[in-house]
Parts: sequence; structure tokens; C-alpha cells
Amino acid sequence: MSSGGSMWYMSRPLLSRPPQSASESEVAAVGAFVRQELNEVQRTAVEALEADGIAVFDFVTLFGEELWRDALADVEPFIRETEEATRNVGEQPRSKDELIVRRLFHSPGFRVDGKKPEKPRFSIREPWLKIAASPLLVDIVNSYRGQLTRLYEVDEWFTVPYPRLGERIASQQWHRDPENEHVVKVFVYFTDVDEGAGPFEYVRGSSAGGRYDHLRPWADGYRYVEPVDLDAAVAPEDRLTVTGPRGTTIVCDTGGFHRGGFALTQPRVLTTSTYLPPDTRKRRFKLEYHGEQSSLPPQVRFVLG
Ligand SMILES: O=C(O)CCC(=O)C(=O)O
Repeated sequence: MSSGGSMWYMSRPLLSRPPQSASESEVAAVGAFVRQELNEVQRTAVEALEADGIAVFDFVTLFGEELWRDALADVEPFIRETEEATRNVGEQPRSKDELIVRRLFHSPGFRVDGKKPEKPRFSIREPWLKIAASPLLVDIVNSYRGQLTRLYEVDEWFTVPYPRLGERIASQQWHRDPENEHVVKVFVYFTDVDEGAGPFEYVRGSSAGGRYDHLRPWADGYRYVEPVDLDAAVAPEDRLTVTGPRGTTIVCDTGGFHRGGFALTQPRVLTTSTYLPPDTRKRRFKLEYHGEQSSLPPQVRFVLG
């Protein structure tokens, strides 16, 4: 795994102006969000999120080539090993674990002493955390939400293709995520994703406050809708299927209806990160800061805090 020191990809040559940093005290006070100045890629993404609940762009246009190369080098062994390990899977997955191989969060299992399993500890030098906690990305998420946010989960998924996959299961079905009315997720494809690789799909305008928020409105707990009901309610132009080359990056309000991972012909590999409101205390991992915490930009310290 790459360990590229404490570079936080604050700027890149094509950016018009770097984002400003919120002051320490603003960040320390939960909810004291100050809108940051955004570059063009960020602004376009926030506008798309506000209009439709989803923004799609190419990774390199936001983060630059260097982080892309680091991330790719980091994920490639996982892709090779998982391809090898899943070469002879059966015709149908027996559970979601056989459908999505998770690199960072393996099934926690049970401990004989009855205690909760330890949370995994990630280094802030890992590429996926540099992506998930980059101020370039965090400022998009925070600007859309109009508040500071906290990173709840990061993971890398290898979705195993099953050519004879019949019924859609779990997140392959249309659903609203339960964590928050406006939970924001970011997905970065690390393989080319066509129709056969189980692309992410979204209903534009289905997040809370959007034109389809009446359709099985958000509530605590997963909200599923039958495809036939969704088809009847949603205009075809509001159905978005995100196919694209590796590097395709999706920022999405998954309180809106979405589904994905119905892979039939080829695997799909992506990183996923989840952002929740500032009062969120739960987090699915621990962090190794290497003594660099105080040098992180304030909104990064907050999102990781
Ligand atoms: O695998 C996908 O594309 C969908 C993921 C999803 O539904 C989720 O993370 O909530």
C-alpha cells in the first residue's frame, strides 16, 4: 500500500483558486459551517447535487493524476487477488458476502469472549482516506449539505459477476439509505463499468425536498420501492445509469432512490465513502494519524474527527 506522507491534494495546476479553510473555532463548533470558495469542478458538482441529488465527474479533473496513480497502484493487487479467488464461484451468490468482496470491512464475525469486534485502524496516508477526506471532496459534500460532515465509513468493493444472476438482492434493488435523510456517498470506479458490470443507478430529484420525495418518502430504515411503481412514477429522463471508464466519480445523496451492483458479465471495483451530519458520533474505523493531525486542514480534521 502506498504511504505518500502528508500531502492533502489541496490544489492542482488547473484549479482557479484553492478552497479557503474554515477557522479552528468555526470547525470546532458543531454546525458552524462557513461556505468555502469552490473551484469550477466543485461548483458544477454542488449545482448538480442541489438540482438532482447526484454529480458525476472524472476523478482526475478534481484530484489530479498523482492521487489517481497512487490509488490505482494501491487497489490493483486487491483486484488481481479477488479475481483469482472468485474465478470459480457458483452460479448464484448464497449471500451478499459472495456478491460483494469488501477489502476493508470483512464480516466482523463473533468473538468468543462476547465483546464487540475491534474496529479496523486505517492510516491517514492510505490513498482511499486521502480521497475520502480530501478538502477538495469534503468541500463539495459540505457545500451541498450546508454543514460540516463526518466520514462514517470507507471501503473498497469488488462486485463479483454472476452471468445467471436472477433476482436482485439487497442494494441491487431500488432503495433509500437509512442512515440519514441526506446521507451522502461517494463512489469512485476503479474498473470500466458498462451495463454488464452492474452500474450505479439513481433517480434524479428523489432525495428529500426533490420532485420525487413523495415516492416512499425517506424514514428511518431502508425504504424499498417496487420497480413497477418506480417506473410508473419517474420520467425516463430522471433515471440515470452511471456507466463510464475507471476514474468515474459519483457524489450522491443516497437518501434518494438508487441501486447498483447487478453485475452479470464483468466485475465492478469501486471505493465508497459515506458522510453523515456533524453530530454523528459513530464511525466504523479508527485512525492512525502518524502525529500529523494538527497539520491537517480544519474541515479534514472535522470530517475525520
Ligand atoms: O452497489 C451499488 O451501486 C449500490 C450501492 C448502494 O446501494 C449503497 O451503497 O447504498
